[in-house]
Amino acid sequence: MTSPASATPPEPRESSMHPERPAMRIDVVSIFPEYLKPLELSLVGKARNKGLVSVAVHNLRDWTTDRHRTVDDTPYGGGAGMVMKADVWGRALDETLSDDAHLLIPTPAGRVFDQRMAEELASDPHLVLACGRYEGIDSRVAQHYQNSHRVTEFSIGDYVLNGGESAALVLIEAVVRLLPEVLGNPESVVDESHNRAGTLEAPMYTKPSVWRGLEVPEVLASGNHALVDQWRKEQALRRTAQIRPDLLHKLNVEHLSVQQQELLAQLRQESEVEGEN
Ligand code: JD8
Repeated sequence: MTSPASATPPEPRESSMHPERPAMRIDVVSIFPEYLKPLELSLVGKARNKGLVSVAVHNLRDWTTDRHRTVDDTPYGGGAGMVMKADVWGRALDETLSDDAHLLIPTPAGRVFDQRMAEELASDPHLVLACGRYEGIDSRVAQHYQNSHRVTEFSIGDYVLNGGESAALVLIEAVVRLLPEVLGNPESVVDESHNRAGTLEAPMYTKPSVWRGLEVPEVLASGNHALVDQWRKEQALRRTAQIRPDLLHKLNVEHLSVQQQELLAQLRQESEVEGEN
């Protein structure tokens, strides 16, 4: 697989610390490859340097055949804007997709990306992200590759962006941080929002203990870990009810404490009463 000139060479596919599981490979194709520069920074940058994941970014125009490097054309049936050409995407994806690759296409019309989807993708060996621009990619591209590969059209939320690159950045960060050894302390994913229980996380504090007249809740300085844990669990649930009542009905109650389950019943009742008013 010889990616054309401008591709950022992928890191060698080290066998990650888990010899039985080679490092995940991620390829991103875009007409703005520089938009993916943030993948060289921070958590993903470090994971690449440690060989825990290999990431390559490709310029779609490297697969054009005309001197204007054309990637778009007018929409059949008329209408505003331009559509990205299937033949150019076909050449790019034929070269980038390995046999066991999962083709991911960001689109406002896709399955909404969430933590559960991130966890599903974290066990894939190879992800290929096709970032569209203009009005989007000719719909036959997704249709064609469904015959040979897993194809998922996804959206990062109900608002309109100008292209798929920022969605690719969101998905890659959410997936790579779930890969083995990427997070220094894998325990930290347990308490964070959208954790196993599905609640939002509890409020958090650090020094100074008083700031502009605002104090840190006393229980957190008590040293009583059981009490602190119970307080955090309760706060997490109350926050979820206040900020994301839609999540209250999607929680994994088996991951809630007994106190949380009792409080959840009360909060659901209150949200139903509020819903009726
Ligand atoms: C891919 C082209 C722009 C979209 C005409 C504006 C994701 N959550 C999301 N919102 N928007 C996108 C997204 C937008 C994209 C492309 C993803 C490719 N556009 C188009 C249709 C209306 N322009 C997205 N994930």
